[in-house]
Amino acid sequence: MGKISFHIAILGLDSAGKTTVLYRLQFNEFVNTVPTKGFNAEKVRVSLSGHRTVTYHLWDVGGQEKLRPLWKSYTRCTDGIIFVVDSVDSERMEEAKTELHKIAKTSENQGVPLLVVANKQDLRHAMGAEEIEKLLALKELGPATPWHLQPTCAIIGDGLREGIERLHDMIQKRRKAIRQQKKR
Ligand SMILES: Nc1nc2c(ncn2[C@@H]2O[C@H](COP(=O)(O)OP(=O)(O)O)[C@@H](O)[C@H]2O)c(=O)[nH]1
Ligand SMILES: [Mg+2]
Repeated sequence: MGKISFHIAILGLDSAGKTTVLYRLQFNEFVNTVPTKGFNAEKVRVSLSGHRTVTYHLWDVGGQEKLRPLWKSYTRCTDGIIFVVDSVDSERMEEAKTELHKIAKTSENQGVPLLVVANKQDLRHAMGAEEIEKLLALKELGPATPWHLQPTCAIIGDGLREGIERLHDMIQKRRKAIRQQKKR
């Protein structure tokens, strides 16, 4: 069981909190980040409920506009995608939506489970899950893409474990479906 490993790409606009999420998962502590120029790649062991331990190869790819064309190469062959949004940044929610839907529509990602992280919930003007779900038009993603929206505060780690559990469940479900399809 402990040998299972998954490849996950962490994407989102710059400054959404991707790198903070990565290091929170890795060290279980807050690491002060600098804007990511290229990408950070880390192997992270996460223990899930039921004494399960899973290894994740996490790719945290810079979110600045000039880096976004690179996302495509990191989402190739991933088991899951974590898309981080800044819940306070209402001005760029539309931009986040555009990027998110672009990723989901790429044919390679058809069916790749998506964990949308509504980060920075600790801030006073953070939008709630319902509003973010609407603004990102998650319901328009289509039946091919399983998704879950998780409110978090990556600084203290609130909600991250829950989100990872949900992503894990979606990945397992998909693997099972693919295995059954092959049998036919
Ligand atoms: N208040 C608050 N700030 C956060 C949270 N997560 C990240 N940040 C801050 O947001 C800024 C950008 O974070 P970073 O991880 O570098 O974003 P990235 O560009 O998406 O990798 C940093 O100053 C983080 O400390 C959060 O949950 N709450
Ligand atoms: Mg970063």
